[in-house]
Amino acid sequence: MSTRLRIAIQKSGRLSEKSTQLLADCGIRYDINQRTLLASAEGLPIDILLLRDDDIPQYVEDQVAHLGVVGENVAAEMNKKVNLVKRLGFSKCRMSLAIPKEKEYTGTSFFEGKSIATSYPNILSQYLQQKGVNSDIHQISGSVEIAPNIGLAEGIFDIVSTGGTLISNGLKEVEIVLRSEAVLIANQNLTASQQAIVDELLFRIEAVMGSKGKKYVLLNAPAHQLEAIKDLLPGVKSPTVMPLAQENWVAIHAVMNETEFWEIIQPLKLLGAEDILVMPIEKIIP
Ligand code: PRT
Ligand code: ZN
Repeated sequence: MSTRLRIAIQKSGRLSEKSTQLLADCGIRYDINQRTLLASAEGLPIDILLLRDDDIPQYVEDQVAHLGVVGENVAAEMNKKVNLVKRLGFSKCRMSLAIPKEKEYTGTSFFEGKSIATSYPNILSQYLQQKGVNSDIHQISGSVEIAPNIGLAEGIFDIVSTGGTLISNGLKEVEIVLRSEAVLIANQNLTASQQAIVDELLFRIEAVMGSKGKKYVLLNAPAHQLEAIKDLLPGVKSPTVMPLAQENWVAIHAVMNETEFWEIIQPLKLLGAEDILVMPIEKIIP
């Protein structure tokens, strides 16, 4: 039987949509069976398994799944024997210590002898140990941010994204302990044929990620301005230049970052560029 790889992604939550989208962008198509939460994909010999994110590292260690997409924070907390294969650039957040906003913060020694509520006791105890601070860790499974208000703890250690949740609970962020994003993790004992499928998937993921924020720009310009326009195009390898039917005019095609594009659009127009088209790019294979 030919080798198939099983990849575990979050069933529903903050990671699921982007994980599904990434697989789709990599040409992996599937219909999930809602009863078994397992799907056989087309496009690559891969099966998809839908799980709670907390279960993914263990399943990957046990080779129930060969690959998994999970938050770095969850991978760190579970501390299973898996390899971190690739940071995926989405679901970014940080794990921070926070205290009531009216309290004066004096550095990590603030937490000496105090109680801290969290759903991530392992990451927290490792950090406190590293800082030489002894605190009382209260492990709770949700709504950590209300703990100080109800007298359960004097500080919290939790995920922060915009910071809005902390503010609306009268808390302030005082230490960033870990920065996190979605990561691809892999079992540590893959066979050569399994690894070959991982390599093909990674190749596709890199092509998809490489195109993020990049645009394909086409414009027409007077030929005598070509050198000045080339000087304006930032970080572009070598733009494609083609003559137009209209004499002494050229078409210029180039790949650039969208942010850079906005900075050069007016200078381009001043040099006589016309009919500027900006198009999305799906994949870039270097
Ligand atoms: O059901 P399952 O167990 O699979 O999901 P879950 O409820 O455990 O996780 P889920 O879907 O909420 O989050 C999955 C992962 O998304 C996390 O492990 C992080 O890696 C990542 N992530 C990114 C976040 C956030 N941003 C985030 N803002 N996870 C949680 N939050 C919460 C946080 O707990 C806090 O309550 O949002 C609040 C803070 O947000 P701000 O914007 O107010 O600061
Ligand atoms: Zn979870």
